[in-house]
Amino acid sequence: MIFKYLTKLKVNQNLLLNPGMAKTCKKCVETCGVGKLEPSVLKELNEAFEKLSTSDSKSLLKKYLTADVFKSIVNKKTSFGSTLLDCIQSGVANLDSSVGLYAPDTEAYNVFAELFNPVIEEYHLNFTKDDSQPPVNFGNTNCMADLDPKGTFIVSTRVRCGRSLAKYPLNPCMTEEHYIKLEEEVKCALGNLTGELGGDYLPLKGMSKITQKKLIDDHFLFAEGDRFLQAAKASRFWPTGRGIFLNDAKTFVVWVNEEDHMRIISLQKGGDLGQVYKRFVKGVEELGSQLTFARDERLGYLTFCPTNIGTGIRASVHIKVPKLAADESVLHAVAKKYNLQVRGTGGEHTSAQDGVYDISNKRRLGLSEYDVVREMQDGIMEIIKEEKSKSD
Ligand code: ADP
Ligand code: DAR
Repeated sequence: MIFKYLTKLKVNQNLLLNPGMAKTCKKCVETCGVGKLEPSVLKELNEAFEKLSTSDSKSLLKKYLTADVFKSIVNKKTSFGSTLLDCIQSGVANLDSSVGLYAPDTEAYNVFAELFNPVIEEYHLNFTKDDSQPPVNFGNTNCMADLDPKGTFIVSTRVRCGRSLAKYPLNPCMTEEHYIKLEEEVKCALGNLTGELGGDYLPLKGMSKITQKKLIDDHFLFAEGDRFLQAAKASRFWPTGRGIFLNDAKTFVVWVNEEDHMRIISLQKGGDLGQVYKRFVKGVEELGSQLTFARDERLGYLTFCPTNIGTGIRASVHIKVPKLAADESVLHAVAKKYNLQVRGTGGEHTSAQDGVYDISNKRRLGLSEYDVVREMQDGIMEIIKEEKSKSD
């Protein structure tokens, strides 16, 4: 295994020094991948496929890694040295995954397209291999509404996106030095934010457990120990290179090196999506003017998980809809009708506390930034209308 790691490291170092090499490799990578697979990796892959294909997993990985697809891509490698095992290891270790697939580097989406494309098509509600992400368009930032002016239903509103820095590989290919350098580069860009966006960066390394717990409980900071990310090799060298930026008002937050290189987040109490969205766009554009994000001409912004590519945007409300929630299956059915996703109060893989649900847009790809957030806005307004129409 050491050999595999060192090979990967060597290839990565070359690519980081000569990004142009990645482009020449890309042709080769797209057609056949690069490099021969170590026998130990091939053995692990065959065992992984056997475990997955004989399991009762309901993941998109299980559904689309058919025997034919497996045979077609099992020997492929990206020019970073990533293999199919790097893509599927989390979904094999966690058979209860909903997706089970991650991109160990940005080439994986092309090299293993026979697996990624059908997963992407289903998750993002019919984005086929012949579709392309529209150009970036945040629309008129005064265009979103206050979804709950009387404060009857919505506790808080949040809009976030995932971003990867173009010159760095993704988690499984990153060295400790990558995490440290990336954190430094993002900290520098964050330090240039002024006015409403100005604030402080708090590294996770050295943060007291009390401060960390408070920030998590207040829904600002990411939780630790996500078993899906651990199995996907996204938590190595933890907490080195990880941290959180908060503006003075705690309404603009940036996560560094959690699941993605960056999560850029605008949030506040109440239902005023207009204010949240306007601040979100300002923050993304100011950071985007200083940093180069990884963007594919067909798939849009590239992230570690295929559920976050395209716009990378998840716009959510923490909302209390006790009548709809009296039967969660009804709530989920209504949400599905409006392309919404229901999570628990603590976010993904949590349950609702005190009847507070996290409801957001499901798809992030195949629509412009404006349309993704409008889909959430329109869906939440319908959810509130359905809640109001339910008799006591
Ligand atoms: P992400 O949204 O970044 O994909 P999660 O679903 O894990 O990841 O949510 C991350 C954190 O953001 C959690 O603490 C969750 O409670 C919080 N959160 C999500 N939506 C909202 C919201 N509308 N208001 C307040 N906190 C929110
Ligand atoms: N937990 C993994 C990923 C699902 C999407 N959420 C992300 N990327 N945070 C699963 O397959 O369930």
